[in-house]
Amino acid sequence: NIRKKIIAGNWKMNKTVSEAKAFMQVLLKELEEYSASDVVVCPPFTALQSVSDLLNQSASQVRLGAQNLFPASHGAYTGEISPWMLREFFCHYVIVGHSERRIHLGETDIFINKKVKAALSASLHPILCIGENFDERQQGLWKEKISTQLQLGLKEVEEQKLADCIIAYEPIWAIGTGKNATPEQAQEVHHFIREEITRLFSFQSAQKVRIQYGGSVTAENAQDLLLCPDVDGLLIGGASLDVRSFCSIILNSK
Ligand code: G2H
Repeated sequence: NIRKKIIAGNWKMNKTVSEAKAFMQVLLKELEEYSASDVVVCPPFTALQSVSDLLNQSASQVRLGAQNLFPASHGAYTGEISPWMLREFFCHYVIVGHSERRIHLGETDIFINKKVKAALSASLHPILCIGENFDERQQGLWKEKISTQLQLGLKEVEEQKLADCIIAYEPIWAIGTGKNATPEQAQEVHHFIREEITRLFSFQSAQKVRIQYGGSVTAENAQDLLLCPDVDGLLIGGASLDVRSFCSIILNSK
């Protein structure tokens, strides 16, 4: 397999600075010599500085990610954070288009596409989240939904930058519900995503893109999901908040 697995923790709106530091001290000790998979932590903006400082002092290969950005370099965008501000904290990754932002903040595919391109132009790796909701799955409409989100989300992305993008398949019905997709369901969708990327770009480029699964991943179900040939990693919410469970998922991953 040419794709190195990538396991990311999405803390969402959790952890104070002191909680973040305590978590990172344990994580960095546990993962001091670990390099089998890429590991990313995505704290809230308020903890980026302190997590970044700890990462810079450590020999570990854990990378920093942000949970959002605004697609402009600077300007009158009250409350927003630019790609270059994330680079100041040595962020390597940024989550884009998470369903919680699509739902609670009204983010559209067109806006999300601007964020993907803004991230790439600042040399950040966007983690583009896509996925169908419960009704769409029930009605057999997941392919249409995913196809549209991919096509619009990756619009005008240069093929040579595609491998810098990570796709996260996060079925909305599985997010924070304790009801994860089965490995069979995840593999079916991930395979479809790779086919769609082949159609939009090329077979070779599609083979290089890493596709993460997200939605109620736990230490119990993580390994079976990771065994699927098109599941190249995990985007973990709830189970990434506890350093022991996050570490056990990483250390047990093959
Ligand atoms: C999906 C996931 C992380 P959880 O949002 O992005 O969260 O693992 O809590 O379902």
